[in-house]
Amino acid sequence: MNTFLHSPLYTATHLGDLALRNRIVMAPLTRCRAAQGDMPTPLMATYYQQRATAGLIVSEGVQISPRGKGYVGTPGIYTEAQSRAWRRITSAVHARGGLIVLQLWHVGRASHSSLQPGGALPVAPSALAIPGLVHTPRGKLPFETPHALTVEEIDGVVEEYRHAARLAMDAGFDGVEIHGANGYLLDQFLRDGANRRTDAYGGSVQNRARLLLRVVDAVTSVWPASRVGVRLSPNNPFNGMRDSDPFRTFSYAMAQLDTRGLAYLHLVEHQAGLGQPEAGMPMVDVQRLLPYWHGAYVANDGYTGDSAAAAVSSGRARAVAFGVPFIGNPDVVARLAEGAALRRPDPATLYGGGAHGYTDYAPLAA
Ligand code: 8OZ
Repeated sequence: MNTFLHSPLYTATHLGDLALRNRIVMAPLTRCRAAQGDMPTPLMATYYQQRATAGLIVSEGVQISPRGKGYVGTPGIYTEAQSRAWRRITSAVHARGGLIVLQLWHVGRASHSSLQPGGALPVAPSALAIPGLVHTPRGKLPFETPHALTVEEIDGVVEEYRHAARLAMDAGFDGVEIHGANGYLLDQFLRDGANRRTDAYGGSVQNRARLLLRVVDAVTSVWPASRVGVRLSPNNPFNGMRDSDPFRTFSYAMAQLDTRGLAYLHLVEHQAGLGQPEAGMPMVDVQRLLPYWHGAYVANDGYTGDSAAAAVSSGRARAVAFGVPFIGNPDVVARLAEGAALRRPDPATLYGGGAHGYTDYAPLAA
């Protein structure tokens, strides 16, 4: 039986100017295999090339500056040397006919002074620490109370995004995705649980969305908007996040993004997410938010081949992003087409290390 020809997942489509061969997107996945100096490596080129049959690859989160780093081994896009090293990766994906966008990332308060230049405190909208522990080079330690960015420092962060966007273009990426999700810097500004500012960046939802929108505008001063996507996660409590009214916050943010002509919006819907919401955390039904966005929608989080096909054929989503399945299965596309089982990845090799548990998951025999 070959369901391949009949599944809506195997029809070509566009996300803005990105022309996808199929509707299966590889979601961004932090794997922590970069080298000294936050440098992408040849092993990473092998890993991404193995996964190039995805309709689109979204790279792992890539810090736009040294201060944007929150984990050992994540790669950067703030030096020309990093940009040149990424070129090897984009070429490897393109050689197999794939598409790859770079995910622009700043972790904000989700870091530790031991990972920061000069041992400085991590930065955030407000001096509010994430509850719990952070992985550091010295083991697990409590999150620190971050430094609240000044307005001048916020201007500098926007310029870092612009610079990183340019380096991503030099590196041969097909576009960029702005990481506005999962409790990192842009999400920290957006949701009121992490943002207690009283200036132009805090208080009203208009003010809390200001940094996200300034970053979108800076990035689209470098790239055509039709090659820029944004990822948000209205319901994800990861990194100590909450919002008192996620419908209001995210319907506003999405309506504003809707005016920018972007390639796509990518939501972590949080049907099954990275953490358990705290009791009483306000949640929003993503179905209520989607009317605020009229562009291409990439759905994510816990989809199966069947539920993804249903989301595409109903018109609810233009494409569906799969994360964890791409770790243990470089050929998710072929496996879903054939109804083959998806291998579960080994949790011990998710983050850090070398080729084992990274590039040694074999595809189905030809
Ligand atoms: C898992 C571990 C480390 C980082 C995200 C970039 O949640 C991440 C991440 C996920 O977006």
